[in-house]
Amino acid sequence: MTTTFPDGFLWGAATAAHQVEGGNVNNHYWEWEHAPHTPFREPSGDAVDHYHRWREDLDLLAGAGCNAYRFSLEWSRIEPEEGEVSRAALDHYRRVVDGCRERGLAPVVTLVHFTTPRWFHRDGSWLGPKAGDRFARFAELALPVVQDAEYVLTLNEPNLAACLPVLAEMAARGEPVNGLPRPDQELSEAFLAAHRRGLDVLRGGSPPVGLALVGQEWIAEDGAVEQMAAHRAAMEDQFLEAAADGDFVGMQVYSCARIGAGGPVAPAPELTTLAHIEDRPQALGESVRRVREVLPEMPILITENGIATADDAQRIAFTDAALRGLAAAVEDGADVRGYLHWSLLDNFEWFGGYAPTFGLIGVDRTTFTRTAKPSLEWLGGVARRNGL
Ligand code: IFM
Repeated sequence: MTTTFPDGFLWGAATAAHQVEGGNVNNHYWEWEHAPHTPFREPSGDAVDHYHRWREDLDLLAGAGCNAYRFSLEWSRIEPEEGEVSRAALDHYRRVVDGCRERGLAPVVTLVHFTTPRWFHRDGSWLGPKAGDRFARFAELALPVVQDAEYVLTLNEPNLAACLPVLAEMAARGEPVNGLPRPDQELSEAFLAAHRRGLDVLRGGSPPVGLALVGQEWIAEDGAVEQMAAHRAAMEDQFLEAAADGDFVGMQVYSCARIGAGGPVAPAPELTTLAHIEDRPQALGESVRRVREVLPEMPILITENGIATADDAQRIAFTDAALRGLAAAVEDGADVRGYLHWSLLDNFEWFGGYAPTFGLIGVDRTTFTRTAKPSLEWLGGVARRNGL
């Protein structure tokens, strides 16, 4: 089996604005983190101050031998109130795009990675009647920033974000969460409508545009094949079919979904990572094979893959196994253009706060001192060889 990747393959790591920048006080997550009875373990606060220290972070990534960096724009900085545009914030992100190019890193830019301005959220969020127009306007604002990116993603994991209201209802009923539930259908459709609006704006001469989706390896437990297929259709297929309108699809794969007759089945406790999901590196190759079944001609970019662990040797072993599965899928014909590890830095892992560590670089959250882990050097070596 070959462990080399196609010429021009992108190798790098990913972040998202709210998880690394710090001080994103004007988005709806900040408000939620500080709400009474918040489900967050801790607030995002200064995160890892990437907003000011991005040059040092890109130096580390490029210095290791990688050639790509994925990051997201923070809409609430760019449009703090509806129609009020911060040129300084746009200039900041434009400098990051240029800073990537100066270091030989292909910029991969996500327009919205979960967080939205408070004014957008207050007025109905993605279900509000103006959501599509507002997102299209934001995409227009972003055009001068993203025009020199390598790839642009409209939305991050709408198929996971559409599960959040369902998870909240389950929590209110005291039901256990064994895995991702089926997403809310109205919200799924709203996200996909917004994606299409973004695509219309961005497609005019800008880089390839796509959608970033959570992909999983789908496992039917105890013969529950039909239940698994129905769950997969809601969580994955309808989103993949919508992604067919784009130029490529971004896949973010961490684990498997085990579906039994009663819905998701929890993984064995000894297999769960710090992010409470199953340690399942082969999910990457399996997910890519499934994408190819649904969208045979679609170029695929792995926009996230990684593991939350305090043991960096486990991170290397996981990534090595995941990449072997990916290489096998490529050898069998999958058109995969690159691999972006999640994450460049230990960062704010949403409800889990700073405890689940996914980073190739550790950060002291008092001094913000960065310490590259062996996994960064390891991934850089893979990048330099373009293979394992
Ligand atoms: O941290 C998240 C990211 O924001 C979206 N994809 C999954 C990651 C790990 O849970």
